[in-house]
Amino acid sequence: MNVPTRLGVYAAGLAVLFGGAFVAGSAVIPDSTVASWTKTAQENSMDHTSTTQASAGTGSVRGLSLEQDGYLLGDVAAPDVVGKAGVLSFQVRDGDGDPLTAYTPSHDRDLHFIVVRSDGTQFRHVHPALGSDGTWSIPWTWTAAGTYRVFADFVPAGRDASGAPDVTLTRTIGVAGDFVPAPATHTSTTAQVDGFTVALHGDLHAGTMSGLTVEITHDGKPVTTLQPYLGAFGHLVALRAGDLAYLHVHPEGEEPAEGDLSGPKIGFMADVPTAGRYLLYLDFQVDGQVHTATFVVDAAPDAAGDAGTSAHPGA
Ligand SMILES: [Cu+2]
Repeated sequence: MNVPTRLGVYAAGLAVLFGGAFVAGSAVIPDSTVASWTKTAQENSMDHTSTTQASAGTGSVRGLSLEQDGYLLGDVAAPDVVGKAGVLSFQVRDGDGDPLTAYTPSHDRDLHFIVVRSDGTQFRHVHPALGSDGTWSIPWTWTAAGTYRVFADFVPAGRDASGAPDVTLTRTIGVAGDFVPAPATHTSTTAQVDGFTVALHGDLHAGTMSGLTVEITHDGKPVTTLQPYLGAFGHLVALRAGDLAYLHVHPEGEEPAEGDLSGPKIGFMADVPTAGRYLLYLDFQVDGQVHTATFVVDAAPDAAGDAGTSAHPGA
C-alpha cells in the first residue's frame, strides 16, 4: 500500500469514528444536559464580562454584523459613484447558503432597508421589491459620496413572532465622489422638515425602556392628520452614534386601521443599551407623503441619572 492510499484509508477511518461519535453523542446525551452545558457556558461568560462592567445586558443591540442567527446579508450591488442612476440589489442567505425567499411581514413589510452614511447623514428608509429568486432590488442613485452602512431588517418566515424575532444584518458600501464629512453633531430635539416642525420630548436612559413622544406642527398649528405608515402613525429608527448599532423602538398604542388619522403626538418606547449619543430618524406620513425628521439625543447612564439631565423642549 503506498503512502497516499494509506493516508486516505486513515482519513476515512477518522471520518467514520467522528461520524459515529457524533451520532452516538446526539442519541445518548439528553437535551437537558446540553441545555445545562449551554447555561454554564453563558454563566461563565457573564462572570467574565461582569468583571469588566461590559454590558447593560438589554440584548437589544443589533445591526453590527452581516450575520445573525445563521442569516447572512450577501453582497450589495449598487452604483459605485455619486449621481449615477442604477439599481441597488442584494440577497439574504439562510444557514444553507440559499437565498431566503419567505418572510413574515413586520411593521407592514417583509423587509425594511435602511441606508445611512457613516456620519449619520443621508438617511433613507426604503422597501425594495422581492424577486422570485430571493433578490431584493430597488432603483437607486447616490446623492452624496462617502462610506455607507446598509441595514436589512426582517423576520424570516416560520420564526416564532414572540420575543425578538427580527433579524438585522448590516454591510458597508463605498460611494466614490467628492466627500465632505458632516460637522460634529450636536444634540437636537427639534427638526424642521418640509414645512413641518417636529419636537421630541422625553429622555433616554441606558438599560431601561424610555418613553419618547414626538409632536408635529405646521405653521404653529398641531397636525392632526397623521396617516398610518408601517403599522403605526410613525416609524422611528434609532442608531447609536459611533458604531451605528440598530436599536429596538416600539410605537405605543394599537395598530391603526386604514383611514384612521392621528396627531399631533406619537409615542414610542426605546431601549438603549449604553449612555451616550443616539441618532433618531422619524418617518411620518401626511397626505400620502412620507417625511423624515432627524434628532440627536444623549442618553443618561441609567434611570438614576434623572436629576439635572432632563431636557423637555417646548413641553
Ligand atoms: Cu421599512
